[in-house]
Amino acid sequence: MRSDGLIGARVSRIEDVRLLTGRAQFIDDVRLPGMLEAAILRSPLPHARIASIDVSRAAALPGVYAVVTGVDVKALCGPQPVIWRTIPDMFFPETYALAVDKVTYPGQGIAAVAAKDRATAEDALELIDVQYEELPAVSTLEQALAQDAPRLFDEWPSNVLGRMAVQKGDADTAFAEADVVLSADFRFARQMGMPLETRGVVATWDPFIDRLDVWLTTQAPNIAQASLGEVLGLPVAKIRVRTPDLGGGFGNKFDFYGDEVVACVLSRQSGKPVKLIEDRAESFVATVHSREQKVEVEIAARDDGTITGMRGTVYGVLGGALGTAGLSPCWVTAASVTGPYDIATLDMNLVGVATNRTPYGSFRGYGLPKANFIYEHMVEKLAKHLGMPAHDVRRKNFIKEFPYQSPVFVFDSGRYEECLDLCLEAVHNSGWQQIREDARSRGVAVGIGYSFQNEVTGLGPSRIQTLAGSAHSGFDEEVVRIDSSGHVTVYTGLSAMGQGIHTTLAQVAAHTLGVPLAHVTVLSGDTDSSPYSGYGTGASRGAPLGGAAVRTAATRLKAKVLRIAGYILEASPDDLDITDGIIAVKGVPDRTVTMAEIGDAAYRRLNGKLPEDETPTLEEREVFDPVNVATAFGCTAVLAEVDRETGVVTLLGYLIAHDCGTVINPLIVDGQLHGGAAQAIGGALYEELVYDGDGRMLTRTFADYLLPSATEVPPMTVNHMATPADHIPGGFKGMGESGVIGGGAAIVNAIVDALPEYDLEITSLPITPPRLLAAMRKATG
Ligand code: MCN
Repeated sequence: MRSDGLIGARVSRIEDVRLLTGRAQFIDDVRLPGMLEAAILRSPLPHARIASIDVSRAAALPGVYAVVTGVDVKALCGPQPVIWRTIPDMFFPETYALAVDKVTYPGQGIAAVAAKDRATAEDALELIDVQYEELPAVSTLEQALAQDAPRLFDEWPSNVLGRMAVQKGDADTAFAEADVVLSADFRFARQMGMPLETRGVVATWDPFIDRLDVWLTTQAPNIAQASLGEVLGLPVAKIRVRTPDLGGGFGNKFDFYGDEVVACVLSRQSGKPVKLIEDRAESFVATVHSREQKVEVEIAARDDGTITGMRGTVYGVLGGALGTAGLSPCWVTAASVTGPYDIATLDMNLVGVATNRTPYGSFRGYGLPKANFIYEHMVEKLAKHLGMPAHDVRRKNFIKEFPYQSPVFVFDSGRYEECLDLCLEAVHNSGWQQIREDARSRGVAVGIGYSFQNEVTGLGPSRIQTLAGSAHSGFDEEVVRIDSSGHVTVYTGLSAMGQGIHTTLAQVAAHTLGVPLAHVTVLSGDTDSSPYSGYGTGASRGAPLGGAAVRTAATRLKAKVLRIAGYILEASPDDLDITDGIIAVKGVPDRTVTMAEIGDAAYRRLNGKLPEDETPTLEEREVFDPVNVATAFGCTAVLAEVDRETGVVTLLGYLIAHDCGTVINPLIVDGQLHGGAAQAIGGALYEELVYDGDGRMLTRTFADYLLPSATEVPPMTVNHMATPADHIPGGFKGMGESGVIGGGAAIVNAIVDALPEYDLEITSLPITPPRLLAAMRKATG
């Protein structure tokens, strides 16, 4: 593969050799001399006062080195940070890494032990005597909002943590003048990203130099470093955060948890390195949950299918403490509820409600899958009401002129009709209509469903981050260096968690500089040596921010390489080309100098080879803070079969037409879309975190929380278009979350299409077989 064709090439991932040959180093592989292992005692109760904790028997167990409680933590540490303060005057309950005097969700940490090994630490947990005074639990949204609801936080008048409105234009007038007003109520179950590797931390507090060395499963090393500094009262320079290979993140590892603070405190108390790894059962209650919302929506429309207004309320069913994401995923739902449609007015209320459940946090797609489900449901509903084809309603309402000011964001570019056409063409070419007709003639229920999405990626401009209440900026910094042997190293602060960012950053660097891919190494995962990644890995920002910054840095570096080469070859830099690491005079292919010779000239034998006005070394650093987000878009089509007897849905086909601007690596982008779609399938059909009537979590194994596997995920086809983002060097838009956004609506629309005789309206996810059968029974009275 020639170096100048690397952007856009289907290059195999350079990460995979290590991953597939068992050479990756995950958090549990980190073993330090003298290291202890820790375990956390977690509350079995959803809501209780802690009357007393006696840790003396645990502390006396042989092999135990340190025991801490919430009281100890509070004496040493500040409260846990909330990074997203979306509603400035929202109530922010003060919580610590371990509960101090009250627990507000099952799974909340109460005490922790560091011992010679995990088994001893777990034995010690059983010796801790906690006296609880159980309080009535508020487990559901309805319980939390009831007039006489018990309050989670005594100092607050209700369980409502905050309210805000997202508005555009005059919605009241739009509704007053509408020909049609339609409404729907949506319920989205609790779900969570489910990386195969759970969270973990290995902390070493060096008492002699008062320095903290932390290995952490984090997507956002700089945020973790700053948060540890804030909580532990240390300057960031005293904290090193290293990220091992991550066995998936999916947003869960973006959040900053109390566990990392606990490991640091235990290390400080014991004077030894401490490892704390969450086990799977803990993960179900101690890692952030997401998605759970109730949304009431109305649309106003004209008889010709033009949607003129949207209004309603998003209730974020939050947990018993605020995660670092606060309420922001629900804010994203409210802010994005008009999607790709040019709807002139919006009046959405956002209400954050506390319940005795696990804190709410990040999960791939953030609030966008819910927003997509809502607007695509309402489009289909309006089409049905007016007797119009749903795609006509889509086309009528699509945003057609860009840049477009949505209620919150400016959408930079889009070609929505073309993308819809691309999807429809793919469906046609796949013969789905015929398959559906054939199935129907045999009495088999098969349907085709669609969903069109747009999505803000590349968070973010720091200006927008600040406006939206984030305590962390949105820029990204990348460093590109050519060493004395002519090899290239890209230093990035972004976390590699499976999305292939090492490969794609290497592609951008190699393409821009004109060197072979094999001559580029990407290093990440150490705050002592990595550049500042700002917001870290999240919000599909690796390509639009990191990729763009690498491109700009590499472009400047290339200019320096050409100046040095011109000096050596006695030619003008404008007359030179670099291909595959060889710099040649255009039209004179034998007058060349290699990148290795340039490296030598810049670092070692400077004399006579480096122009006098050039500084030695070859390194460029770029800080990129874009002026705007980058808006990707796509259309998903699903072919599904429904078993009328059992309610089981089988997906027969899955097509995605997608545009994320300039694609760096189509192989990776396709894989990202496939993986995201698998999560959309889980979210639509299977996944639900269930609490019983007393607020206890019931789903704590993969036998209860069903994830789709290879047998549930159908073959997928992706078709690309490319509308580059003008304001992003390279034109890259993000897409790491795209696959998860549109799947839910497309699957449900396919189910509805498969069962026309029932005229179903499905507004709750997941639509499990019992729920689908109940909906079918209800429809037939
Ligand atoms: N890419 C590309 N061309 C583009 C856009 C993206 O080649 N125009 C490539 C990127 O360079 C990167 C991948 O596609 O290798 C995703 O890019 P991007 O959209 O920039 O997203 P990030 O790199 O910021 O990755 C984060 C995103 C998020 S927010 C979650 S959550 C997520 C995800 O991507 N979690 C993942 N993908 C995941 N994939 C795996 N395997 N595991 C996770 O935990």
